[in-house]
Amino acid sequence: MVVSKTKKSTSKKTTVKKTVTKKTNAKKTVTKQRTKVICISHKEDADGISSAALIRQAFGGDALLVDYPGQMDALRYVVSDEKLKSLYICDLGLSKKTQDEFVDIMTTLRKNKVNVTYIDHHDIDPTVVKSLKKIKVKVIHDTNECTTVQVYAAFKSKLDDHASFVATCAAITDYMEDRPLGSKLLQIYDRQFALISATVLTYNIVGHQKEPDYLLYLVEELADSKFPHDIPNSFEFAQIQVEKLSQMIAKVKKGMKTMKNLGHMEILDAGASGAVNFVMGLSGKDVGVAYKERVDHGIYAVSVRGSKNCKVHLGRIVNILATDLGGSGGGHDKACGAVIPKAKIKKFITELNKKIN
Ligand SMILES: [Mn+2]
Repeated sequence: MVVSKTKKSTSKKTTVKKTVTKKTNAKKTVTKQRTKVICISHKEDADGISSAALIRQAFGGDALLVDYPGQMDALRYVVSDEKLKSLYICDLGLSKKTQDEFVDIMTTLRKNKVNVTYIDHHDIDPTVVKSLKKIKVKVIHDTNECTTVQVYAAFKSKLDDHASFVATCAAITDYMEDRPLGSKLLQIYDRQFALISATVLTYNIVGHQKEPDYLLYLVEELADSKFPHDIPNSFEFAQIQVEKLSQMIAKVKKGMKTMKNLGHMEILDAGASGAVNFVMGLSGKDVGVAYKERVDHGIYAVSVRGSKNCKVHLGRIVNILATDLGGSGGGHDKACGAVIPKAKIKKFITELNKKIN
């Protein structure tokens, strides 16, 4: 399970807090009260990490950071937590493969009187929103603003001034700083300052995907209203990512393949999402696909990007196609992802090429 818990956090502050909570809980075991606040959020980009940070600032509790292959495992894990009082789920889109089980798990949580808030901006089946509202899951969903901006707007009264900067960085990372709320937030700050902060934060997140404790530390630092440049060594970590990316340009030029409507490439030694923009750009096509094998899951993690000229909704096409092939996927019109069974990756690419004609 790709799940990280704050209990193992490197931060001394949290360890101390935890011990105190445990003591009080031990005394209260007779009453079996639900006291825990958990936020499950996307671990791979600044929108997910920043959403978790603002939820932590507003409501406290622990963050559980996951990627798409680990998303449902995390939900199955928290549903059995007898101490869980409130659950926030942020920046994690649903697909045809996952949405039914998601509603089932939410139903169980609601039966157990757990307060659930789902905040997201990925394309969603309207029947899922209906089902969730029916069981009184609080749904905050707008495809036109990034998740952190929606968290900020919904819980502004519980957040400090700095939260608007965290939301601005998330909007930039998700290409959504031109949206109604996102652009208003960006106007508060110097554009260049916001851009470098968002980029440094993003490269720190990307460079630490295999270090769950560091990602939780980032959540805590952002929740404590730290700027990305105030996080120790953040620019040095960003520098490492910049160098890796510049090497990626050369690798993509060499290894990228093209079909009529798309460019594609298997990535071996980096994340697919870091390479996909280069694959699209350097292929000269309007759609780029980068895919990386996840040996532990027997799947490929796939990233798809469309240029401004791409007129189809890639998230919807990928959702259907991935489900047909026994995987899952979805997202936005010009940026989405999928989990594809290892043996079906070639079929996925050839079928996608046909469908975006
Ligand atoms: Mn997002």
